[in-house]
Amino acid sequence: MDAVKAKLAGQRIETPSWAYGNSGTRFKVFTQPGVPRSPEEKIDDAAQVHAFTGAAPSVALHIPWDKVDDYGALARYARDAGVVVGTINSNVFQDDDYKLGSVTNPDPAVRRKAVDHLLECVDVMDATGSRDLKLWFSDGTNYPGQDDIRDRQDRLAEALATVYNRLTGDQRMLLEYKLFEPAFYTTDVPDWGTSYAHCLKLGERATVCVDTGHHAPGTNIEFIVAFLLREGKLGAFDFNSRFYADDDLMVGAADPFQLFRILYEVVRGDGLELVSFMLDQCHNIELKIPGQIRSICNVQEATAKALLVDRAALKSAQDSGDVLAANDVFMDAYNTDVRPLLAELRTERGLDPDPVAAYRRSGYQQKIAAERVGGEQAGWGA
Ligand code: AOS
Ligand code: ZN
Ligand code: ZN
Repeated sequence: MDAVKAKLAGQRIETPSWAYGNSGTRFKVFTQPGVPRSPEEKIDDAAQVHAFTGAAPSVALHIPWDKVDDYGALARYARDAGVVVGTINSNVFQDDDYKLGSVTNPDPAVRRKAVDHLLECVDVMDATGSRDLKLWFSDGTNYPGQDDIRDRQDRLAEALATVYNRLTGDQRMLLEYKLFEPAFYTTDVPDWGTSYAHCLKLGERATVCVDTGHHAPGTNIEFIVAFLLREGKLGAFDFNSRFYADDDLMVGAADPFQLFRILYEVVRGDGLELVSFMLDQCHNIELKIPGQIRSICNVQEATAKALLVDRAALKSAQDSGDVLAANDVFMDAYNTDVRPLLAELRTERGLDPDPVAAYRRSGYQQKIAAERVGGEQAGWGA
């Protein structure tokens, strides 16, 4: 149990700056009182999540949603607030020029503009000390014949190589895939295989980012996780949960069993310390800070259950071909109520055993609602 607790205590989950701003769907962005008006205020909110969970010591930025003049100063601001700046997320999807794609656009001038932005993101990483650059491309086509699928792969490879060659020190590139949306016919990085193939060619600094909401319904995500970890190519998760498409709901809300199965493969592949755990969620109708705290608790619960799987008993059942016994071992861990264990761990670490309740009692929500007038949309309205 001490080993399980030590692993849980070491787990770090990054929160995204855009989770703290107003968000919604293409039908309506709902505003909430007290949402941040600046990158600094988003960092303040992320620091609250860390203060109550002890598990979220970094916050991901999004460029240009979190644009400031001095990123070194922003990183110092974060450190003073009790967190650090984590992954830098690029944005080559919110500009009229990118209608036909960014790095895969048929127009070389548009491609250049997109690559320049990605290189600028690496400059930001140099200033903040961030290790990871996360790339998600909305690039793709809507109609058969609209553009040449293979040429677009060539353009993508060229852009990725240019950015990859700009990385220094311990900097890494995370390439995220997504089945569809906003492109509806082809997407240029639609699945883990495409991302993996590009990362393999690029080199060891390039790894795949698995956003749990980016698959076709019924996809076995834990298989993808097992495969990528085995190949040393799983860099990060964007955690969220979904019922239909890229819903960006709180991780573990829709399917906690799937989250457990994914985290079991992480534990099985010794990935707990290797892989970056990030949340990529929007809280459209629920409060944002407690929404993030709840999500972190959900990841911790799934991780605790994954760590409780009796690996020796599982192996022996598997080796003897005892299907039911193997499944029993697995389900025993999943059906364990780990909330007392996590509460005990939090108390031992000087935290409140119930982080959401502690946040509610803290008065922070009332304070920001009173002090912050005119909070901003996260940028990601849809
Ligand atoms: C988009 O669907 C992806 O999940 C990206 O990770 C995106 O960059 C993120 O949602 C915020 O930009
Ligand atoms: Zn994502
Ligand atoms: Zn997404």
